[in-house]
Amino acid sequence: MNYQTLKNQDPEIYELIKKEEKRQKEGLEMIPSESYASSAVLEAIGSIFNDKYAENYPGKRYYGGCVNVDELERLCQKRAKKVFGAEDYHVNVQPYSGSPANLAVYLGLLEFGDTIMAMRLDHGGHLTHGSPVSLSGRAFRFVHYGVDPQTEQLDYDAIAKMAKEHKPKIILSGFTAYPRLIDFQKIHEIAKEVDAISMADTSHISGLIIGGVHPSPFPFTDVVTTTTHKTLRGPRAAMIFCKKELREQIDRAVFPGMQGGPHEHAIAGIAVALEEAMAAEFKNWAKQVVSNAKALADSLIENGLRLISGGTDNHLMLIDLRPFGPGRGIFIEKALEAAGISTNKSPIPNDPSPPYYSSGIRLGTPSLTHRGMKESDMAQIGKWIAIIVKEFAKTELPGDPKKRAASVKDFVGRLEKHSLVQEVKKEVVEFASQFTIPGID
Ligand code: DSN
Repeated sequence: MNYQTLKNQDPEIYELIKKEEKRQKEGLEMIPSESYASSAVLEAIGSIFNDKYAENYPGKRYYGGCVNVDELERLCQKRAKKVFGAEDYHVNVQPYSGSPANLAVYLGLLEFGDTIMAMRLDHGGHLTHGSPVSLSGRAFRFVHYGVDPQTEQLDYDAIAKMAKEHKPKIILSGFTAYPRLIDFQKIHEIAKEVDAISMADTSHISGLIIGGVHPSPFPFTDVVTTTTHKTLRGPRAAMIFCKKELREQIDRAVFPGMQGGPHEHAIAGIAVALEEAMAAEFKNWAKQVVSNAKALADSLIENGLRLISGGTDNHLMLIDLRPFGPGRGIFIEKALEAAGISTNKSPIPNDPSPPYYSSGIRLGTPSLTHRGMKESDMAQIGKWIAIIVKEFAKTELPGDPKKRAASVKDFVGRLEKHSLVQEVKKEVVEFASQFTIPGID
């Protein structure tokens, strides 16, 4: 993209875009929910479909002039079903993003106050999986399962026991911070035993499912949601797949229940990303994402760090900072950022600290893999991360919550002159600058 019109018309925004391109090009984007959309996806979401209103669904819109958006939306649905092998499902491609998609499922299939079983937030669940600060947790009754305290992995017997005890209407699986594979078939069987709807939020792993490196929730799970901008490498949006008998409830919940006019430009971008995901290149990328994650996990462990569950089977991993002391995630996130490495602090199972001052670091390999990095690169990146973690993980968080923000600000202020950080940053910039970024270069 050359942004020539924008450069002339609005240089302030143009400069911010250029600064962000430089930051990403010279750094290592390791937030596992991020990836790069291709130039074709970016062109589709920047198209004239941005300007069209099309409330409701193909063939029954509340606006005229929908002949092309109708064709677009139907094509997107066709591609979505094909790429996931979900021909027997209905798919709604209108959700603006993952949170409204999950909320639309609850709204469509349940009454307020009904019970849903889902993973705890601090064990890897999402805000919309029943956090009390989310509408999900306020409108519905959630009961939460967690990981086994020893293995730090799902315990399906415990989930089955809980399901029998609570008789939820929905059993939800699929997580934002879980480094292992999910047995969707088992979750579905547990749901059927208690007459519950099985639901999988595959936002993080939908690209891995297409790539055949993660088990698929199709063709048995009743409802499957996914964002389209994570390992699917598309625009910021989402989709809901459901068994055909649930179609009307799901469609009515998305529109008019939750949303107004669909973002047809985003739907155009999803359609492009889905076509790209059918190519062999995409499947090879997904395999490499997982191989790179394993190589990175090995490197972090060899360099003395503890990972939750001892490693990873997917695209992400969680560094456990508790051996250094509680609440250190924010310092490590900031120090890594100062060294050119973007990650995020994350709650981990049995974290003694609150989410903003959590004791984990979540990181992953989708973006780096898309830039062409391989296992040997992960070994080096693991070393840089371990250097920074070991240098700063002993930084203590003040016990007094009122003093915490100032302590973090002071810490960040010192990073610019910290020689070790600057040394690592120099090496990171030199290394990262050799790799192109899809959609930019
Ligand atoms: N915020 C996303 C993530 O980072 O995992 C989930 O929606």
